[in-house]
Amino acid sequence: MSRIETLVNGVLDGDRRALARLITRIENRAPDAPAALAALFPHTGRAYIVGITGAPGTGKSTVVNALARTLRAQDRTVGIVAVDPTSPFSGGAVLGDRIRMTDLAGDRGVFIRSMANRGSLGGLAAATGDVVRALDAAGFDVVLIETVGAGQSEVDIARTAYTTIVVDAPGLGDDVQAIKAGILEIADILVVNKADRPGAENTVRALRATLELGHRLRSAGHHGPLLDQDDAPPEPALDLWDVPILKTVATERSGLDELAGAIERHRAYLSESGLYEERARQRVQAELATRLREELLARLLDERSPAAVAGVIERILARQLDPGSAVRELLNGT
Ligand SMILES: Nc1nc2c(ncn2[C@@H]2O[C@H](COP(=O)(O)OP(=O)(O)OP(=O)(O)O)[C@@H](O)[C@H]2O)c(=O)[nH]1
Ligand SMILES: [Mg+2]
Repeated sequence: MSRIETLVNGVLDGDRRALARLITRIENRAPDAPAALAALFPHTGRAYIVGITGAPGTGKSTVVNALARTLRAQDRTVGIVAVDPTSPFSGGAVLGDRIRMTDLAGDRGVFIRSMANRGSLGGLAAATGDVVRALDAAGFDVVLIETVGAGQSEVDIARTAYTTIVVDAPGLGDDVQAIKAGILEIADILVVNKADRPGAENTVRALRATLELGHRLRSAGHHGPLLDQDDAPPEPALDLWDVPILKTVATERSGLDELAGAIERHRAYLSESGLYEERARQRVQAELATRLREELLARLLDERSPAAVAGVIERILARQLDPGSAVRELLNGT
């Protein structure tokens, strides 16, 4: 058996060390990672994927931790991917009250992995998608993805989930308001965490007002197809899901049963409405578009010398060449 077959079989057999090794190979873009992912792919599609995003410090990691424990109590296995450099899961910040995040450590039904937010953002999204698939193939019932909803790519990662939870909290600074505005629209479930703090009720009211203001017949295109496709369903199902606003105190694990219940209801809603399949198709379209863009760009830059690219940039700056013509020139290799 080849090394890669051993690794793949290990992952499928639930060997945690093999899974950790594979994920490292995915992150490092090791040459044998694509073959392993291809072999695992037929074993994916069973995990339910939940994204948790929100402004920095709202308690996402604490919510993820508490939600994982709630799901474990329901006898479901949980894979966690934290796309977050400051995450306590990254191991760098296991200090003070963050120490409690590690209390899932001894449980074999939980696997936690953090992804460093470095390198190309598109690359991070692709790598995160692959890591989620590895966890799926390894048999985890639920995969939770935590991202800080601060940048577009992180928001994009969160929305690759079937159910996206946006976490808010009372008493955040003004700078955080802008971050919030951008991510509210991707929420399937809104959580006001730190409900033990003053102002929680105001946060709930403000969120409700925002939801009502933007009360939209959210078309199923909410996850945004990136590749136009002629044979796409002509009539997208209307998204009539009523976004619930739930209060939690994640540090005390309060409100978590309700959150787990809301995820279940959203899951049922997606499959009954037909949106589940529609979104699955949109996710594939979006992922293909992203990967194609990356791959084509990588190939092109592989073929052109850095000097040629630098030369083109100089000529654009000197107004000798317009950017559109520059692209055609680079593509044609002239
Ligand atoms: N009072 C209170 N504090 C909480 C609650 N949940 C989390 N915290 C605290 O809020 C702080 C931030 O929690 P995290 O879970 O690290 O927040 P986060 O959103 O993951 O943070 P980043 O990943 O850095 O964006 C920690 O000190 C938590 O203990 C809560 O329900 N109530
Ligand atoms: Mg965090």
